[in-house]
Amino acid sequence: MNTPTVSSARPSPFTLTPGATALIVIDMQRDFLLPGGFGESLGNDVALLQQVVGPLTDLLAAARAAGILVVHTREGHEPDLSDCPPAKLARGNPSQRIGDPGAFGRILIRGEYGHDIVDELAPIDGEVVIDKPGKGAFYATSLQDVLVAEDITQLLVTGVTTEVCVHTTVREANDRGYECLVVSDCVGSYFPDFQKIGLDMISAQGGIFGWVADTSAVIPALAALAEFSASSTRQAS
Ligand code: C5J
Repeated sequence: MNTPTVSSARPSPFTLTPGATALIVIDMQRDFLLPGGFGESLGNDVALLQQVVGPLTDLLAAARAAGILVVHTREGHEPDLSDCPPAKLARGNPSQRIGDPGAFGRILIRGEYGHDIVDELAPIDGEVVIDKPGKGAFYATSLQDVLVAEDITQLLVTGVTTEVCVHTTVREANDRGYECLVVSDCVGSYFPDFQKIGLDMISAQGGIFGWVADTSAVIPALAALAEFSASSTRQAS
């Protein structure tokens, strides 16, 4: 049987632990990804984020086949903005702020079309959706409780944007003791320089925040994990 090891991960091979690995999909929301949406209105090239959707669709399928926990996050706020710090609200372009009307509803407001996840990556039954008011997925959310309840110690981290919500989440997770593998072609930035540096910063200094590998290495390890789970189930029955 193949071992569920991502041999080419940097800075060192990363072995998926059966029953302890989750996939986290960060903020793959229409407001950030769709042409005409909030992200594009800020002058960003959304094609750079959209190129993540294909590889992430494949990774999500592999994670579902392996039966691992899948967690999706959405950055956003209550309609009355009570959970949006004034300093966050005041930031950015004054004509396009959180809560203002946008092409896909009020920008980054829960329940609006733009706040939800793009169709290709829509959560399915049994997957966890975490609404977060901050950049990190642990701040002011139930994520830690969910992961502890499921005995998760390793996170495959994907989503957008690499240097903002992905990085913040990986740093929060690393401080909480999780081993994070960032899947390089499943994270995206509006800024190519930040994408490269953001990934380098994860694996530098012996993996100061975690590991980095792409889907060509991670998907076979998930397939091996699926095989392992299937054979454990056969032996138990
Ligand atoms: C940003 C995010 N970039 N999901 N949010 O504001 O990274």
